[in-house]
Amino acid sequence: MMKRTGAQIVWETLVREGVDLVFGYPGGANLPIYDAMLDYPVHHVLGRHEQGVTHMADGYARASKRVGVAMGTSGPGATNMVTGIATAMMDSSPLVCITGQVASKLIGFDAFQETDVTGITLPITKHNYLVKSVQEIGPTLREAFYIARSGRPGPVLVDIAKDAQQASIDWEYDDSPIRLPGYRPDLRPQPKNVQQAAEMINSSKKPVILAGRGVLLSGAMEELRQFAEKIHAPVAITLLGIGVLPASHPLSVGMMGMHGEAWVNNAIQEADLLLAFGMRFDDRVTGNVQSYAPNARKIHIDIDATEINKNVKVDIGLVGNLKDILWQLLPLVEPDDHTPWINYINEMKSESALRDIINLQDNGHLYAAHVINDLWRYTSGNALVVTDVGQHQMWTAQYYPHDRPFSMITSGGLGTMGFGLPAAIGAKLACPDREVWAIVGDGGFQMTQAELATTVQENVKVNIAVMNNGFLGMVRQWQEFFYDRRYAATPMLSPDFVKIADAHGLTGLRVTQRSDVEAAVRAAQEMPGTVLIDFRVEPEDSVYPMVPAGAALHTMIQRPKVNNNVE
Ligand SMILES: Cc1cc2nc3c(=O)[nH]c(=O)nc-3n(C[C@H](O)[C@H](O)[C@H](O)COP(=O)(O)OP(=O)(O)OC[C@H]3O[C@@H](n4cnc5c(N)ncnc54)[C@H](O)[C@@H]3O)c2cc1C
Ligand SMILES: Cc1ncc(C[n+]2csc(CCOP(=O)(O)OP(=O)(O)O)c2C)c(N)n1
Ligand SMILES: [Mg+2]
Repeated sequence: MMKRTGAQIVWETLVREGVDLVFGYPGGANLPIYDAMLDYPVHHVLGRHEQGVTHMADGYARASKRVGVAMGTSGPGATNMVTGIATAMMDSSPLVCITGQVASKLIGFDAFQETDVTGITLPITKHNYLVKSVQEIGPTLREAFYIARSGRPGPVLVDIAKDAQQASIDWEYDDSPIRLPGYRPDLRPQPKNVQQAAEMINSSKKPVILAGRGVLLSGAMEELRQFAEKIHAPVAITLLGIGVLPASHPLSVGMMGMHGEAWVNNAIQEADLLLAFGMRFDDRVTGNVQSYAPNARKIHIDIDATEINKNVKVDIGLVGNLKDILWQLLPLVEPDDHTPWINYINEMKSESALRDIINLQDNGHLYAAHVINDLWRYTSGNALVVTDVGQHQMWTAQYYPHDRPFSMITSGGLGTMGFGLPAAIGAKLACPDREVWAIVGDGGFQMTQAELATTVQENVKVNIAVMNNGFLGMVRQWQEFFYDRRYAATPMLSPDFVKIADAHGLTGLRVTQRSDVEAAVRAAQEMPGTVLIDFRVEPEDSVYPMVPAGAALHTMIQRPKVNNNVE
């Protein structure tokens, strides 16, 4: 036993959990933790706003498959973290967020910078704790890591009163197994249900696999491939599942949902069996659930029992870790080539090509889709791409195909503008050897633009492609389609982004025509620090296809045929 302060216990426990990098921002209520930090082998990244800090930890977690750690002080520090925590919660990203709280005897008296952060974050954390005594710090943090990473991952917040950080006890790290009665992250399906699922699969003529982020979280990419190849079923992916099967794999058909490929949505609507693997039937994926895949029987595999029958009623729900369940299913399913079905989907695909903007010749306009596709080409499809939220996010999903998992990071469930740059910083720190690109909109970038300074202070190179259309483009698109082109509050004036880069001692480049895209991308790749490229793209282009919110999945607004689209 050694005498330790609560603050020292925080760091010793973090180090024992394998943490060597934390993202944070100091203040009065976490000063003891910050003071103790200097004695531990942990690198601290100082962000410019606690929202940015939390997104960095999230980007780090998504890229590294480890738990991300974010820290903030009480009151405004903690409330600034709320958006980052909710973002992580919606996309099942494992975080441990450690906030300082006012001294325990002051709690409840509106003390300086007091806020009830456990109350505020109760619905947006997987679990949270208020720690008022030094004795609780070690065990609570161990539980927090365990809960964050086990089962369906998610953010856990630990709020630690200042006096608990300062008090001392005789302490030793306890590495006994964690037991939490009532918490069952390791459920397994009944063998008879697995058997039934296999029979349903074997009798299907028109199956579609719906692969989601659960495939990544389960590490079931190889099992997914084997399964899909054995039953020869097309694999559609969610936005958050991009990369779970290589986009170039012959069975990979593309993204489903509101901005998914037309042939994918039509195939889902006509399927006789949907196999949902680690995806949660988000409304962006299903459209109107009443008319969703009306002829399909449905099998849902998910680690979280509450997801089964939540959005879409299914015939069989298998609760457990996808990878394990696929291993159980693999020997039970019979090979089938489903050739007529695959051919039919491929025919639909070739019809859609007529409407694909990628097939539009360079006509002097700079289209974001072309820029993103060029970026894919000049990075050989190998970059780790982090997006912000909006049209550019959807174009990235459509025109930057990924052959590797863990290569596309984006805020799907909460759709948090401002996520892109800080999450890219976290991702680059997780994968220093990878080429990282943040693809952001002019609007969202300005929400966390301050984190440019973090890239400089931390010497982190992320390249930034601003798809500058002068609009809050995705909202403008809705106004164009559904509000009679009344552009209320969507035209946006931006600062000169090249000068913004310059003010940080970084390189900024501007591109206004397609022929200049390559040189700018190459320059960004070669320069040592962060490079920002201001792509002045077409102001009023829209993302197609689009399923209007609440409409049936097959009722998509399609791009007019591109031959007629030349202006
Ligand atoms: C502007 C905008 C437009 C969008 N348009 C689209 C669109 O067109 N198409 C689209 O797909 N998305 C779209 N989205 C994203 C959408 O909102 C959802 O975030 C996304 O569809 C969720 O994907 P998911 O279900 O794969 O991932 P998640 O929401 O992360 O769900 C993962 C599921 O996997 C389960 N799971 C986790 N671990 C395991 C495990 N080990 N084993 C088994 N299961 C596990 C979880 O319990 C959860 O149910 C859009 C978002 C924005 C912001
Ligand atoms: C924090 C936040 N506020 C508002 C929105 C609503 N919203 C969704 S997309 C969008 C427009 C984004 O504009 P921009 O960043 O320029 O990207 P673009 O759509 O033009 O590519 C807005 C305002 C949001 N998703 N997040
Ligand atoms: Mg914009």
